[in-house]
Amino acid sequence: MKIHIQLIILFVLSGLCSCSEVKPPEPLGPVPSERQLAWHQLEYYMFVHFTVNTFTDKEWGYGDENESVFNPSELDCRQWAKTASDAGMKGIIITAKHHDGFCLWPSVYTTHSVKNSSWKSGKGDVLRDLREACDEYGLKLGVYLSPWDRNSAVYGTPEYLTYYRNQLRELLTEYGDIFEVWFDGANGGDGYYGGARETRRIDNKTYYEWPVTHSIVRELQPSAIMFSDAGPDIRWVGNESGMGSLTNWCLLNRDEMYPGGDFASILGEGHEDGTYWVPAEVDVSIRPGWFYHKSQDSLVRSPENLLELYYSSVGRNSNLLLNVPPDRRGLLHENDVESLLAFRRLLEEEFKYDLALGKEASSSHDRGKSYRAVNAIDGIPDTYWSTPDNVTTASITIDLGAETEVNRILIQEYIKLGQRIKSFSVEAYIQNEWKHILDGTTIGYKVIRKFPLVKTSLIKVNFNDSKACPVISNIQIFRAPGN
Ligand code: FUL
Repeated sequence: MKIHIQLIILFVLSGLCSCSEVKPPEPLGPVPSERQLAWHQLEYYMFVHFTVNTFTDKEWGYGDENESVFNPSELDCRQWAKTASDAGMKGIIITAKHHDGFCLWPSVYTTHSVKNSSWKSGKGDVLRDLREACDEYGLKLGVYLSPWDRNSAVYGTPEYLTYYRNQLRELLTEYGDIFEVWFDGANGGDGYYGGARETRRIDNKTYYEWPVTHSIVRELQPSAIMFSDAGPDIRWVGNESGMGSLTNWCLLNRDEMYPGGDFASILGEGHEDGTYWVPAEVDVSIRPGWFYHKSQDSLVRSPENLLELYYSSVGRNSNLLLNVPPDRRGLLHENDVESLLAFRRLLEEEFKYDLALGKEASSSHDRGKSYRAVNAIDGIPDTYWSTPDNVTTASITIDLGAETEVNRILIQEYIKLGQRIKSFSVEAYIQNEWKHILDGTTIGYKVIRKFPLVKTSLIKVNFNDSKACPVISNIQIFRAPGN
């Protein structure tokens, strides 16, 4: 009998224990794939625009260039990779083929490539050199393969699709792991087209049969992310000026869209109720042009300007793809390198000490002991603060421990469970009162916001509206130089 009672007590106790183990929130709506999660973490990488245009001083080559014009005198991909690495970038995406159709690798499918150029007597391969340089510097490699090809005689016919896909296969099988494939949406119409010199129009919606091409990428490089105006994995931000949108959903109704369509005004914000996870990438050049032009040597963005770009891209839930075009030597120009390295130093100063790390935090609500407020300031990406399921308005207060000057805040949602926050605000406790210091809308993977310098020991973040219970993995607070 005694044994029976003990067993019953044990049974009841174990039941109680499992009840107090609160379940994590259910994932909400579309969530990122593993490859998208890995991409979010890259944040900042280099774009390299390099082709015959570098030597003809153009932005869009017509496709009739004599291959011999491509002749960099000191091409050194290691210098690009070293610069990217020193600048804090995580990878390089190169225009393997731009609209002129000239291939930077010796494709077997065309004569319009490095193999007929003067460079290294036609024995060179920029993709091979860049692969080796990226490996040496621990960088990822991505490729841009322009769908529009002003050189190809068969552009506009079904045969071109075979040609395009064959080239894609070469790039995806001969140059190691590719982290991103960039499909741009431009289609200007006129071109050389094997000597026809005419205008060819295609229907962006149907001509390229994108799903077939996408399946080749999935087959050959399952970890690669595909970019275009309309995904499938990541989307254009809708402008080339470096501006992410303050309201920025990682969600998109991508079935309604296609590359080259008229969607620029939608792409910044995405769709609040979008049916796929398709986050934004901000592509922008360090110079006015995408390709190198000597006349633009004095127009390189300053380190301060690059810092602003960082806030308007990475700080707005987007990745930053910054173009740095090699010159006719085949080197990144001294002015660009200097600016990039100085920008890296600015960035380090800006986010030198996380003043919230390891401090105290409390919240208006929490979901239980595994979901306390302190999880948002522990520096561990996989722990998070969350509230009970029915709570969609809640706040978290961080105690900095002493009166501290602060002027920047960084917030991240735990996006593995979806993007939730629709509106937030930040307050600081100053002279016995809560003072409002900023308003925001969406968060997503990351937002970083500036606010005028305040001296306070308490910062409160209010999540005013959320699609479901907030799930916040990280809040950091900084005192950046200046006000
Ligand atoms: C656009 C192209 O037309 C530009 O030349 C550049 O490559 C830019 C990144 O994408 O679609």
